[in-house]
Amino acid sequence: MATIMMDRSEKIFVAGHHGLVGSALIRHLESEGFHNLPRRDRSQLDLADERAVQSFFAVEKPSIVIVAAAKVGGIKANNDFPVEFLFDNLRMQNNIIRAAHEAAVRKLLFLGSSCIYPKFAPQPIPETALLSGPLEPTNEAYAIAKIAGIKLCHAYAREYGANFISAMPTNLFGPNDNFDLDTSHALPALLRKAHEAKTSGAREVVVWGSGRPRREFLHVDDLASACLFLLENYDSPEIINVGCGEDISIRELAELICDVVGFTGELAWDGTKPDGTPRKLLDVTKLHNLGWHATIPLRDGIAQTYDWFLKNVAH
Ligand code: GFB
Repeated sequence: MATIMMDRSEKIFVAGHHGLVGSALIRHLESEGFHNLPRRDRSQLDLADERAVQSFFAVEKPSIVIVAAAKVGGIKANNDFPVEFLFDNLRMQNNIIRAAHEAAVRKLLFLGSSCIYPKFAPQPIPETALLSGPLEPTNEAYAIAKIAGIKLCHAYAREYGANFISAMPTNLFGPNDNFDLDTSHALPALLRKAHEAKTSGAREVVVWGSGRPRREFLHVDDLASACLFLLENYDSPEIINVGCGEDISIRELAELICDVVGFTGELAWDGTKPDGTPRKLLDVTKLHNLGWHATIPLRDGIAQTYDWFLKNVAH
């Protein structure tokens, strides 16, 4: 197992650096002293365009690549747009992974998702649960795309000896998240709803589903720290989970968010919306054994994200 500290001048391309995950990666890498981080916004480089991606890699020749570019969304967006979640993600990740191999990058980190695991996987979910049962229907398209990405990295490792690794983060949140009520994940949606209910003097906040599903939430700054840790300490093509090791019910999450925001009204339940997977808690033994642990407590992470929301979205 490599434990060598990476050279801070190594050229690292973070694909998707405007998103929740990519922006956290850039923040973390810069705070750790990395300064050779080529950036292209969407108007300069369309990651769905195979030729454009190939020529970007041929010109820039990054040494390290992190695949944080993806079409993502909450339960409703995943359920409503399976074509885009499958097709756009396959296209972007195929382009990036192949171009990275052709440009002989030293190492690539592909980011998957905890939704790659079967709907009724054992809890906490070990890495070995991959492809051991049927997927959750609401996010099957996204999960299939991510599984294809994992398998492509694995294939490059097996066939060409590439150092392409894959990490599976649990549900993420933090600055630069999507706060659109139709397409976002539960945590940012509930933050916004609680804030708007408080400021408008509404009596209730509407929460989707039954409130019984359980989810594990990891602050994206913790994920960024785990990614650098894995780049420096993990060289296996076998997938590795990244989480905090604790989950809560959606009801508990809604109550916690209302408390942080200062909304004192009621919760109302919209049973027309799906619950999705009953529980998604990752087994993070493998990551813990390597020596990495999450450090941001959920309440602190939510308070920090609310602060970011107030400064950047609410006004
Ligand atoms: O975060 P979320 O959209 O996605 O929903 P998943 C988690 C749970 O929160 C579900 C409930 O049971 C939702 O019904 N929920 C309650 C809400 N209120 C709300 C709300 O206002 N908005 C939303 N969005 N949910 C996603 C997958 O699944 O997880 C993706 O669809 C991805 O593919 C992501 O893997 C991490 O956790 O169910």
